[in-house]
Amino acid sequence: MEDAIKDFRRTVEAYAPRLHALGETEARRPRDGDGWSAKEIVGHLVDSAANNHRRFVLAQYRDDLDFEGYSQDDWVRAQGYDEEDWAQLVALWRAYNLHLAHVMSHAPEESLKRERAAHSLDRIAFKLVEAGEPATLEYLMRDYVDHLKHHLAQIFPGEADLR
Ligand code: NI
Repeated sequence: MEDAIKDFRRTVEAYAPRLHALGETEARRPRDGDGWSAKEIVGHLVDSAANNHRRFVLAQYRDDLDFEGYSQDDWVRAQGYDEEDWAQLVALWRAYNLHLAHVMSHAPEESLKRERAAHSLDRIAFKLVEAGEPATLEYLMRDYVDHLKHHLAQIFPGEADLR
């Protein structure tokens, strides 16, 4: 897990300046026709951070990983990310994720590795876990980072460190 957290921190520190360098106009441009703009993608990643922040904490004080999902398009639409200052949004994304790396590094090994029979990762995970299979908090955390990289790769296609 230590290596995964190091890689997560490195990814955030490497891509925050690259995101910032896109600038306002490019960050607002919708991708692939009706796809999200970079602002909306980074906004979606802030939403993912907020939703997973509480999961990462709550999971340490209960036996299950049975968490609610969230309606991602509603969250993006409601917050008007395209109207938000790009530098501020990137700074929020960077700081929130560095905090989550800190949270991950403080989770006790027992909480990370404990197998949870009851979970909703067959519905809410990025890479789904079958309902009959046990899931772990460590898996949920790694899955969070995979999801972040997936969306960064939409903005920076073909980068080897996002695969
Ligand atoms: Ni997503």
